[in-house]
Amino acid sequence: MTHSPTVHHVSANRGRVRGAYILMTPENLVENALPHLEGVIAKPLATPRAVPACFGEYLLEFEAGGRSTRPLGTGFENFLYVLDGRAHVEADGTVHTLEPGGYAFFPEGVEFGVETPGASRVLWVKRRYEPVPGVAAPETVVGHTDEVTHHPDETIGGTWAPLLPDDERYDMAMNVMRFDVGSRFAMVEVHHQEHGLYMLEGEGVYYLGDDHVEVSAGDFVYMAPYCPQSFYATGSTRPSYLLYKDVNRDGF
Ligand code: UGY
Ligand code: MN
Repeated sequence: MTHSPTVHHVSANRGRVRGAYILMTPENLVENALPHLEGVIAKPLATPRAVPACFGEYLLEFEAGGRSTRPLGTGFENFLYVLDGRAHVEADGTVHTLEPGGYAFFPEGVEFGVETPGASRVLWVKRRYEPVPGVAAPETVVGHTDEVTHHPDETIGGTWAPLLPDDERYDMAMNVMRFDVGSRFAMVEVHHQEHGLYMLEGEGVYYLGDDHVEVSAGDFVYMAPYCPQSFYATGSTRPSYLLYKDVNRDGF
């Protein structure tokens, strides 16, 4: 009979991947321009140039009156989230006015326009939709972070709030995660999905791959598939972040 001795690992986590994340602080971000955006400084956070990212995420800094000059988002599904200021977002002939915490998702095939009466900062996430035979296409979603359910989750020591419907039509999730001061993940996650994480509030320490890095409001973290990850909430105020995750697909 094979003898299986009890194993006592010295390390709390043994999962490993090297080079699996990128941390960009506000001081790292370089100003860019993007076509058909007038009066807007674009700061790319993630693009497919960060191998193996399959999505794009951009911080758009609008000056007063900044706007798109033709419909955007062709060939992609798109998500907009207002960080501050106010944005008028138009799609399919309807104008949605988004305040901070407000967001809009447009499925592939729905182009959008955006303009801001005053200075405003908007996050833009885009990716190619992955259709599956027999699964219906997703629909436009417009909402506000304060109007969605924030579910308690003891594995993260806080709450998570899905901004998009949690069903298989959607191949991307955008979740707002909030943490009690002093809380921590109950586990180190290792999963096949990738993340784009934008720190909205507060500060903490992120365990990424083999490192512990300090993060605070305004930071962006790209986590590649299988990047070991865990969060510790530090500081004196509640940290929160907006998290992109690819979901409901098998990874092929
Ligand atoms: O849903 C998630 O994968 C989430 N718990 N990950 C994270 O916050 N790093
Ligand atoms: Mn995760």
